[in-house]
Amino acid sequence: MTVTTPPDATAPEATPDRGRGTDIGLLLVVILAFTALVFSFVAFASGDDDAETAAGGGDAGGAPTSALATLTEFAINPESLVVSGSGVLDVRNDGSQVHNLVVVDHDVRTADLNNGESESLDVSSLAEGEYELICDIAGHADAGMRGTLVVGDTPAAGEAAGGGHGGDHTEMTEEEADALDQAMMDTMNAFPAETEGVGNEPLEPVEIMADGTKRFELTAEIVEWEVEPGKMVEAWTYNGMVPGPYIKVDLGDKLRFDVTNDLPMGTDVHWHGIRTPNSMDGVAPYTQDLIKRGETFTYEFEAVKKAVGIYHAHVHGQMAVPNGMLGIIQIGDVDLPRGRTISGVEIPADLEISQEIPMVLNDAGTIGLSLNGKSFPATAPIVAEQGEWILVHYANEGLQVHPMHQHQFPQLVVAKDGIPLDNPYFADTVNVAPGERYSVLINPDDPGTWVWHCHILTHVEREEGMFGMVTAMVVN
Ligand SMILES: [Cu+2]
Repeated sequence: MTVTTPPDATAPEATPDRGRGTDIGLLLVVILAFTALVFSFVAFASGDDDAETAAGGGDAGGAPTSALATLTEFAINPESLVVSGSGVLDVRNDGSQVHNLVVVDHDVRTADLNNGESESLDVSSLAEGEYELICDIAGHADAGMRGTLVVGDTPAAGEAAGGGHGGDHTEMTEEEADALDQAMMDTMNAFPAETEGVGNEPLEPVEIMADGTKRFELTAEIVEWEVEPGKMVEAWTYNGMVPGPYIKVDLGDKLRFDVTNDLPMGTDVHWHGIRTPNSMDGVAPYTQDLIKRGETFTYEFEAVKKAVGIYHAHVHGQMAVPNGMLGIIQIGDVDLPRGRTISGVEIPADLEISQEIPMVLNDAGTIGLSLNGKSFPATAPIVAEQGEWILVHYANEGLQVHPMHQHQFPQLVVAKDGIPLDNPYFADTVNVAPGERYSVLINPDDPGTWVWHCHILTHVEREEGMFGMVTAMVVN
């Protein structure tokens, strides 16, 4: 087994910030130093370096003695691997997160690999046959990191080598091709599909207190969530929905959120993009104690600045947020460029918004590739009358960038992260990175069904058909 560490994975000569960042700076140094220690230990513990192999080498007609598998967010590439009984898998992490490669039900696995690291995995302990591969970092297999491994010169070997996404389909029979065509048409014709549960339900205050404070209640809890027709997942939620309730309040409101934790572990709530006192920023243990299971914590702050924010768990965020602990919190209305001319288009001075739609993007965890907690064909279409003006707030709570493409109607980007732009601009594709919000105006002026989707094509299609980050604007 050989583990190679990228040259930059050494302890940095970090200098702690002076002032209020000192604690965080020190913590980072400790974490980085510890990480470097782990790297060097792993490298030391795996001193056997005679497994260096030429990628893809193999006898003509037999299974190759080695095969290269790369790990990315969130795929094992290629999905189908073939290697001879005495062979090795060269596994390399080309992703930005930590990944590993595990042969399911067998004691054959790589270490957890950081970006740029690789390991030669000896598969000689496996008998000839077909095996399931996953990355077993929490949530990654569900997000798509699955594959198959064929060991030995089995009849399945040739078949497996040609299959998978982006595989060579020239050997496909007409029947197989027709089946793939049909699957694609069937999934598209199923849109919009009914599923249980709707996210983004407006959150009303449970009471207006004596001093005018609006008091809201949020409960963090795990529920069964139908992410696509018939596919139930364990969602981590606020008030049992994904995304969590849509919180829209007025500028100047006094707000109180009683957050009860019914999760199996601790939580907190960070108000991303909202101005709050430091003690309300929701970062345990720096600004508050962890909300332990069964406990309630109260957040109180005034809505002092207009915002299109998101709220989500901060602690265990890499798991809790993709699993569903995310929602939109908006203060006031986004200022629009009424009466201005942008790229030759006159924006009406009396423009009224007919529909204001949050669109939360996600790509990982139990929820996976989705718009507003649903995967196509369970995503909700946006139904519009010709000529109306629709305001959409994209919010990316996933782990990857998503270029959101609306067919036919250019999107007028009016605000970034809730901050109105001095120079709004039109784009047919708006790239939304994790944590970002873009507010876009759309003026559908042409009847028809116009699809609207992430343009990373593996986020919207798989061989079984269309899925994931697709919806449509239906213009009457
Ligand atoms: Cu995408």
